[in-house]
Amino acid sequence: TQEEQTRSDLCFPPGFSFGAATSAYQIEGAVAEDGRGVSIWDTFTKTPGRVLNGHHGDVAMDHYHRFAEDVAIMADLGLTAYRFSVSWPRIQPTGSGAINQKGLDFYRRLTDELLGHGIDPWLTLYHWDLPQELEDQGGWPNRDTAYRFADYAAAVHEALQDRVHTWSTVNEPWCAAFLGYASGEHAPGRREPENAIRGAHHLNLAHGLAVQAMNARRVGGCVNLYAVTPETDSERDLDAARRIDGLQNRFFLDALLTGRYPEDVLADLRVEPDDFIQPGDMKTIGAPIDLLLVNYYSRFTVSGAPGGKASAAAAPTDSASPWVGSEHVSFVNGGRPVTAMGWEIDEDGLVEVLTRVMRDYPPIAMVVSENGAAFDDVLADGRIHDRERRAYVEAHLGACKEAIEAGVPLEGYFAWSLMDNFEWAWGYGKRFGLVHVDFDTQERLLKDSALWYAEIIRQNRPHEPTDS
Ligand code: PNW
Repeated sequence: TQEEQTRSDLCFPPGFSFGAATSAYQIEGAVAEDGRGVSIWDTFTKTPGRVLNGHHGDVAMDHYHRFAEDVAIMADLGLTAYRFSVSWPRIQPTGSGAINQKGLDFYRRLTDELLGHGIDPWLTLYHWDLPQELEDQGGWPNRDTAYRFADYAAAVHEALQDRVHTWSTVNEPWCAAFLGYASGEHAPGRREPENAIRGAHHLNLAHGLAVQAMNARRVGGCVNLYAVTPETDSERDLDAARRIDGLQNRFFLDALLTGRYPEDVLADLRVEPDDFIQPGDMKTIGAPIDLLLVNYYSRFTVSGAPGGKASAAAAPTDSASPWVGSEHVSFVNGGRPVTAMGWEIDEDGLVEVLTRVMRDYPPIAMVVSENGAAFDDVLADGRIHDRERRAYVEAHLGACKEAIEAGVPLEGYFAWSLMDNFEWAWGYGKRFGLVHVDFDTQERLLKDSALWYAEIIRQNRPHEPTDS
């Protein structure tokens, strides 16, 4: 059938990881169980007007209780790796001090289950659920948060290093800093542009300190990269593209991979480097890592003409610009089809960002650690024929292959997301899963995109020659 048609040309080098990704707050639920503390997302979701329809993650996908069923689904799909995040307030309910063993126990059970099914656990330490107590002490704009993070990282690493071989620190520091502290679209919902910049620096510092504190065998940093195009060749559109590329991509890539911030971006931000960047920070941030985790979704087309859209997709709730220092930049229609998020689909942008990192930075192994699309799924005859999502994944896997052929040391692909989940400011209003979840019954159902992905993975298994 159409939806099960595979592409025999989507073959990848031996050892390439085929995974799917999730994050703790988006799927776990069980927010008050086994000693878990309160995170900024608990507080934010309970504040009226912050999340569409007042949705929250109290139950979410109930993964905390259903993880064994979920791992069995991953095994059915043939996933070779699974990227998940650890909830900091499960491990340290107030963000510092004594370790809550029951919190660690959950991740011991999860990783044992994964290993028992031959699935490699990829652990992310921070996917945005900061302990509320640390936010009350200033959150990421407070330098101390970075030191608390390093302590937490060391504790998790010590407890799980026998089970987990690939570690990553902070998921998408751009989002955590600028959606959390500038636009206010994400928790903690502050609109304090200067503090967003401090937050970004301290998130980078937290990454570097954690890398040093863990001394893990294999550790990476994660960034969300976008392809950026100026609308025209006019000077002001070129400047707009330089600014957005600068803050979204280069600010984090330069820091993690070269231990420097780009001068032009510091100038856009109007930051005097010694305002809060202390001696030694950049060396810490640039501490050697083994791989770069790249989350990729879309391309931005930007214009320097004022009066346009202030970001690529309208936020569902009242929010300000996340583009500190470049608030005049407009995001314009690039003329491509969009997902249910309003994000333009452009797989060539993925080839572009991966080859760009290869070209412009010191050699580093990469993985696509998130890639996927929200669409309005329709249940028909007990199935979900999500052809658009399948086409999206297919096109982006094709882009991965193209990047590899161009010489990019790309070691894996993780679909976002394994299953439908709590999509932040959009609550349960957007579905990104390969696996459908009935939000009332918690029943899981493989969408056609999942069946297709499983077939691609099967074709790539070394001991099972393909029949094409
Ligand atoms: C990423 N933006 O989030 C996250 O890592 C996931 O947790 C999330 O579910 C997924 O992508 C889909 O949204 C982003 O507005 C959220 O630019 C918002 C933006 C980018 C990434």
